[in-house]
Amino acid sequence: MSLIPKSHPRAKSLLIREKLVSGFDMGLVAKEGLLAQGRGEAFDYLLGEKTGKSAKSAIKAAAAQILLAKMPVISVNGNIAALCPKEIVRLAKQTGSKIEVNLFYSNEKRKKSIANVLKKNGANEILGLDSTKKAILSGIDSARRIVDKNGILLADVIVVPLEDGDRTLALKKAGKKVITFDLNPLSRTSQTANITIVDNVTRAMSLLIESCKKLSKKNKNTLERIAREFDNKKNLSENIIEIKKNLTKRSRIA
Ligand code: PTJ
Repeated sequence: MSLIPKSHPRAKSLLIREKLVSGFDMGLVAKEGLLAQGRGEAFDYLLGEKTGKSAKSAIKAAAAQILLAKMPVISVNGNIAALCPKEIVRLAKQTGSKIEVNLFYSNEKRKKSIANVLKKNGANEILGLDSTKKAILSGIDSARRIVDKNGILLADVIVVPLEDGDRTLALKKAGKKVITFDLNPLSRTSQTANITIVDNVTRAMSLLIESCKKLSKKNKNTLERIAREFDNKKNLSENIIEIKKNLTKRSRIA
């Protein structure tokens, strides 16, 4: 039972923290994932803990890009598995995406626990578990280089939520389009992805699913135009302006 009073002014944010801690207790999240949550919380605070205009445009572009993909894959780490297991499965079903477990702090037991949670939430097939299907993605130093030869290796569009590292650049060099969720607009992943959704994944995932549902009725030309017109660098700058405006407003109140 949660100890957080519903009336607490930051109840939503504290409940997200609780979800991650219980994901850690269930063996889904790495210890370091708790620190990653703290980094995210700091940026969410600066954003005013709400989905901004620039995040909404990134979500629309991401939906178009996923719908245009021949083989989209959602890459799952411990943090996203703890925060959004239901939404990962819903997004995969809505868009025909595959789901692959890919960890920075690689650990077979944790991989299995993550796969079990996804299965409990309705996933049929989970890639990244079968050691006979391993392939290596070049240009990555960490365990994230180990991918599934029927998943990330073949994918044309990959969703890589909640990570800061060298994988996005390596995926792009391999000719793939990368979509990320990251509250930090300055992280390496944010700066190198094709589409960065600067928002808390717990808010943005459902919005992305809704957007995919809506855009699935549009034709290919419209989707291509939405994806083509999106400029990630420009969107990240707009996001930083939103943060600055928010800070100015708050410091006036203080
Ligand atoms: O489960 P593993 O072994 O793969 O490890 C996962 C972590 C998250 C530890 C690892 O992949 C990692 O890269 O952690 P970092 O370097 O701290 O990067 C995490 C990024 O996610 C940071 O830029 C945070 O700002 C961001 N972040 C954290 N929580 C959220 C978030 N972005 C959106 N929504 C969140 N809830």
